[in-house]
Amino acid sequence: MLKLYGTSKSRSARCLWALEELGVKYEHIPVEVAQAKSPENLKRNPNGHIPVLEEDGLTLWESMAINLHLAEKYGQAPLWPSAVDQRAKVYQWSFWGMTEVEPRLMTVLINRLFLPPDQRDEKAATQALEALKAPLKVLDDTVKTQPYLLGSDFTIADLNVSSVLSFAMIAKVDFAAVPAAKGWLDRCLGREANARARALK
Ligand SMILES: N[C@@H](CCC(=O)N[C@@H](CS)C(=O)NCC(=O)O)C(=O)O
Repeated sequence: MLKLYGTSKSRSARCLWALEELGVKYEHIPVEVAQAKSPENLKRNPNGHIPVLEEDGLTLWESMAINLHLAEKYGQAPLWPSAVDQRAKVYQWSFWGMTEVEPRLMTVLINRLFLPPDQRDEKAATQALEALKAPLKVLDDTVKTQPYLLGSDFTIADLNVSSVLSFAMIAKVDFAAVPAAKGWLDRCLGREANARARALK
């Protein structure tokens, strides 16, 4: 049986969401963020991070790799598009979320929430928020004319990117200039499968 290690109060939430969307049977082991560097978890992931997926002798880390693998193995169109060129777009948006958006959001969160107040760097947070404006405009322009990233259907690309952007709520990113992006984000995060994943430990 599939096993997903990692609490839903972490990036593991995006893999739990994918599992819930796909409707596959899995066991959830809610390893806490503070336990990510335990000897047991380091055996699963030498980086000392969660999430980790175990499946019939395969051990996989990196949340996006896990989601792309799960969607490819267990998904059907439209969640996992059947056309190769559409899948190229899934990769494009997923890597975009990880490289153009997530590091900047993390910089905001680290310097506004996670670090003790005397170690926070407000300038770094402000610069990261400024740098987020360009990718958010790209997103906004895309979903102004279509409901989802690839067109009319929700795909694993929407799940991957919106799960990254779910941190934007905690980081208090201002979406006033990008209302279509905000509408898309609410549409994606409002899915029942996401609610089920978030309700897990
Ligand atoms: N790029 C990795 C990042 C994983 C990651 O940093 N996970 C955090 C939790 S959200 C973690 O395990 N932190 C604990 C630690 O680094 O000690 C992914 O997307 O899976």
